[in-house]
Amino acid sequence: MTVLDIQTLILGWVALCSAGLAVVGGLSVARWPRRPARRAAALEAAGPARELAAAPHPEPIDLRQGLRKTRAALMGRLERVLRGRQELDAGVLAELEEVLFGADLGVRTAEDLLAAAGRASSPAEVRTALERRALEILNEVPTPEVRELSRPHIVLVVGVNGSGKTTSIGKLAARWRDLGLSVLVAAADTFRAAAIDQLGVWAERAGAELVKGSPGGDPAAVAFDAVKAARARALDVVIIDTAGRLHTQAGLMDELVKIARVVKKEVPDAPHEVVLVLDANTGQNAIRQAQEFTRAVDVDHILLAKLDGTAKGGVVLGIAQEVGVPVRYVGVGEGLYDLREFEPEPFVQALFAYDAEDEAEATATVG
Ligand SMILES: Nc1nc2c(ncn2[C@@H]2O[C@H](COP(=O)(O)OP(=O)(O)O)[C@@H](O)[C@H]2O)c(=O)[nH]1
Ligand SMILES: [Mg+2]
Repeated sequence: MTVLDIQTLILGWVALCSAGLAVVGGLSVARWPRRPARRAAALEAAGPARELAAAPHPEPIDLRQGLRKTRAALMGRLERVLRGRQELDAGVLAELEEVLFGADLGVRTAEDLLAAAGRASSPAEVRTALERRALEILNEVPTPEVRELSRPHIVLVVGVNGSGKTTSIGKLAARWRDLGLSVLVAAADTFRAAAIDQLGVWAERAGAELVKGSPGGDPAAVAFDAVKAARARALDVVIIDTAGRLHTQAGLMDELVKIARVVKKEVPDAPHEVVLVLDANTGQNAIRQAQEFTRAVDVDHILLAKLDGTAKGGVVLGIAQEVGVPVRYVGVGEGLYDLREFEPEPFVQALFAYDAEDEAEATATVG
C-alpha cells in the first residue's frame, strides 16, 4: 500500500464517519453544504471524489420553493378565515377546523393544531400559535442513537411502487459520492427490466457502481452479491433498491425481511440503515403506509419524496405525530441534487412564510 493509498483511506474514513454520524444522529457535522463555495471546500477536504463532484450541476430547488403549493393551500385558507376577524369565536373555530381537517395533516395532528389555535388570544395570534405547535410536534420525534459505523455502510431502501425509491437512491448516492465515498447500488427490484435500467442510469449520474441480476431473478441474491462485492473491494456505502408492490401484500414484506436476513449472512449487523420512501402526494395514505412498513421492518428514517409537486406537504406533521419515525430527507424535485436534509425549524419557517406570490397561487387554486 502506498502512502497515497493510506491517505485516501484515512480521508475516506473521516468522510464516512462524519457522513454517517450526520445520518444517524442528526448532528450538524458534514451537513450537505448548500453554497457552492462551501461545497468546494468540503470536496477539497473529502479528496478522493473531487474530480467527479467538481462537475457543474444545476442549482437545486430550495425548500421554500418546494413548499409553495403546500403553503398556498394551507396558509392561503387560514388567511381567508382569519383576515379581518376580531374575535376567536365559535364561528372562526369551526372554519379553522374545516381548514385543518382538510389539509392532509392526519386526524390527530389536525385536532392537536385546532386545540393550539383555540388557545390563542385572538385571530391575529393564531398563525404564531400554529407555527409554534407545529415546531413542537416535529421536535418531539425521538432522534435515533448514534451507532458505530461499518464499512460498507449498508442502506436498505423500501417503499411502495412509484413512491420515488430509485430516484431518491440516485440523490443519496450523489451526496455520499460528493463526500468522497465510494458507493455501490444494488438493483434488487428485479420485477421489471426497466426498473434495473432506471437504477443504472441514476448510478451513472451519481458516479456509483451498479450490481444487478437478471429480470425476474431473486432480489435477495442480488443484495447478497452487492454486499459481497462491496466487501471484497472495500467500498464505503451499499444502497439496496427494492421492489414496492402493494404494501398490503404480505409477499412484499416477507421479501424485505428475506433481503435483510440474507445480507446479514455476509455482514451480521446489516442493514445499518433502513430508509422508507413515501410520496408526499399521497397525503394521509403516507401515514398508513409508514405504519405498515414500520411493523414489518425496522425503519430508521423516512425520505418524503415529491414535496415540490404537492399541496399535501403538511403530512410531515402527521408522520411525526402518528408514526414517530423521523423524516430525515425530503425530495423537492427530479434532479440529482433536489434532496434536502429535513430540519424542523427551517421546514416550519418555510411552511408559514406566506407571501404575495403564495397569495397569487392561493387565489388561483383556492379561489
Ligand atoms: N417532482 C418530483 N418527482 C419525483 C421526486 N422523486 C421522485 N419523483 C418522480 O416520481 C416518479 C417515480 O419515481 P421512482 O424513483 O421511479 O419510484 P420507485 O418506483 O419507488 O422507484 C418518477 O417519475 C420520478 O421522477 C421528487 O422529489 N419530486
Ligand atoms: Mg424503482
